[in-house]
Amino acid sequence: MKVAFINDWNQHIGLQHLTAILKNNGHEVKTLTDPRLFDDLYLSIKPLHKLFDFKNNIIAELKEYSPDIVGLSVATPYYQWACEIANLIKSHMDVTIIIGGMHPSFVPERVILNNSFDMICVGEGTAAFIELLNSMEKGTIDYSIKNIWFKRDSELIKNDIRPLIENLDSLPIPDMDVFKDSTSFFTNSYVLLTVRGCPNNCSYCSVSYYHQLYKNKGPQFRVRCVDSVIEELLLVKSINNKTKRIIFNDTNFGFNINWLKEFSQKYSEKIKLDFFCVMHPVSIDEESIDYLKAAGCKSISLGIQTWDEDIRVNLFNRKISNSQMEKAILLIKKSKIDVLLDNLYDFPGRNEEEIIQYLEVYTRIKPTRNYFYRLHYFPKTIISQRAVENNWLLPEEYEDSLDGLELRTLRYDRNKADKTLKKTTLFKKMQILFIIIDIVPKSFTKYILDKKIYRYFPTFISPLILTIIRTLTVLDFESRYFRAIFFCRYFHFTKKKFLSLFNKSK
Ligand code: B12
Ligand code: SF4
Repeated sequence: MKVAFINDWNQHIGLQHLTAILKNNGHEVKTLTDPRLFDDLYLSIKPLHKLFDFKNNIIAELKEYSPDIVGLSVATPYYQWACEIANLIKSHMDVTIIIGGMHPSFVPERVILNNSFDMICVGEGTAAFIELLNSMEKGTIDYSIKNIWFKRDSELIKNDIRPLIENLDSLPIPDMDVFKDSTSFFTNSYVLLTVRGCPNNCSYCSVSYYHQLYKNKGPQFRVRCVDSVIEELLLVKSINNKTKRIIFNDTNFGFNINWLKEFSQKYSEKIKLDFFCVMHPVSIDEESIDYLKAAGCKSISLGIQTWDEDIRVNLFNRKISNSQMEKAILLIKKSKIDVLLDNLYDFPGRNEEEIIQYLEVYTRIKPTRNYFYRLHYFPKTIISQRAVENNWLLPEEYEDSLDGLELRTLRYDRNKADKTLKKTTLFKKMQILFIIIDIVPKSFTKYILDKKIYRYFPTFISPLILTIIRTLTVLDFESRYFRAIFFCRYFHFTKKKFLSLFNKSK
C-alpha cells in the first residue's frame, strides 16, 4: 500500500516508529512537510504565512504520489492545523485520511465527528496500522481492528484498546529518512526517547492520562535497554555524520541508576556527543551526576513548577519537597552542567508572597536558565476537571480545548475580575526578574525584592520579548539548539519555496 504522512517541521518520533514498521512490512511511505512558516505558537504573522504557505505544494505532491491512505499525527496545539490540512486534501482528492497521536487518542469521541477524518488511531499505532493496511490491501477493510475507530456509512465503530507493547526493544529502530526534512536534521540535532510513559501522575500533565487510557493494558512506564539506544544513535551518526547534539526528551531520563551507569559507560565509549536530557529532580544525586558528567551531559532540564509545597503536592500532585529540588539543582550546578528549570505561573491561589518566595530561591541558587510557562488546560487532565468544578474555567472554554482551539490558561477568581487584572499586571512585572535573575548580581535582586521595586517596573517591557532576546543572545546548549532550529527552518524552507516558485515560472 502507498502511505503518505504529513508532518510539520518538528522531528516526529511516533512517525519514525510507524514508517519504520510500515517499510519493514513492504509498504511504500512518503512524508510531506508543512514547515508552517510564520504560523506557529511562537511567531504568527498572517500575511507572511500566506506568502510562504506550503499547503498547495503538499496537495500537488500528494496528487502526484497518489497514496492509498494519508496519515496525520498531532498533539492538541496542532489539531486545528491537522483539520485544516485534512479539509484541504478532501476538497482536492478522494483519499482515506487517518489521524493518530496524543490528541485523537485522548478525545476520539470528538475527533471522529470531524468529516475529514475517516479513521482514528487511539493509543499505540504500530501493530494496528499494519493490520489496517494489510486488510485494505486484501480489498476488504477489517472493521474490528483494535485501537482503530472507523466510520462505516453513518455508523461509528469504536474498537477497544489492545495491550501495550511490553518490550520496547522488540520495535524496529525508528526510521531516519522520515526526519530528513525536519529542522532537527539540518541543525544536526537528534531527539529520541529511552522510555515511554511516566510512573508519576502530575495533575496538569497529559501523559498522566495514559494511566486511564491504558488501564489494565500492561505497565504504562517502559524503559528501553541501553544497547538499543546506542544502536539508534550509531545509526544517526552514520546517516548524518554532522550530528552534534543529542536530545533525550524523556519524561524521566536516567530514572534507574543501574541503567544510567551502563548508559554512561557505553555512551562515552561509542557515541561521545554532547547531550541534553529531561530528568525528574528525584533522580538527581551524587552518583547519577557522576554518570551523567562522565557520559558528556551538557544540560539538564528539571520540572520545578512551583516552590509552594502545598500547591505542588496538593494541586499538582508532584510528590517532592523544596529541599530535594534545591539539592538537585545545586548538585547539577556544582558539576558544571547547565540546569534549566521549568516553572509554571498563572494558577489559582498564586499571590505576590509566593512569587517572592520563588525569586528568593532563585536569587540564592541561580540556575542557568528559568523558563516560565502558562499552565494550559489540556483535554482530560486532572487539573482541567478541577478547573471546571471550581469555576476557574467555564465548561464552554474547556470544550474549546477538546477541539484544540484556544488553550485556556488558569484564571484566578472569576468573581473578582478587577483584582485579577491587577494581579496579572503585577505577575508580568515580577516575571521580568525571573528572566534576568541569573545574569544580574544577587545584591541587585535582593534590593529589588526587599524594597519591592518590581512594582514600579514599566508595563511596556514584555516578558516574552525579553525571553526571545535572552534566547538569541545567550550561549547555553538549549538556547543554541532553539536558535539553530529557528534559523535553519526559515532558511531551508524559504529557499525551498523560492525554488518552487522559480521552477513554476519557468
Ligand atoms: C518527544 C516529544 C516532543 C519532540 C518530538 C515531537 C513528536 N511529536 O515526536 C519535540 C521536542 C519536537 C516536541 C514538540 C512538541 N511537543 Co512534545 N512531547 C514529546 C514527548 C516527550 C514524547 C512523544 C513521543 O514521541 N512519544 C512516543 C511516540 C512513539 O508516541 P506517539 O507520538 O504518541 O505515537 C504513537 C501513537 O500515538 C500512534 N500514532 C501517532 N500518530 C499516528 C498517526 C497515525 C496515522 C497512526 C495510525 C498512529 C499514530 O502510533 C505511534 C506509535 O505507537 C511527549 C511527552 C510524553 N512522554 O509522551 C511530549 C508531548 C507530546 N508534547 C507536547 C507538546 C505540547 C508539544 C508541542 C506543542 C510543544 C510546543 N510548545 O511547541 C510541540 C508539538 C510538536 C509536534 N508537532 O508534535 C505535549 C502534548 C500535550 C497534548 N495534550 O497535546 C506532551 C504530552 C508533553 C506534555 N506533557 O505536555 N515534543
Ligand atoms: S509532568 Fe513529568 S513527571 Fe509529571 S506526569 Fe508529566 S511527564 Fe511525568
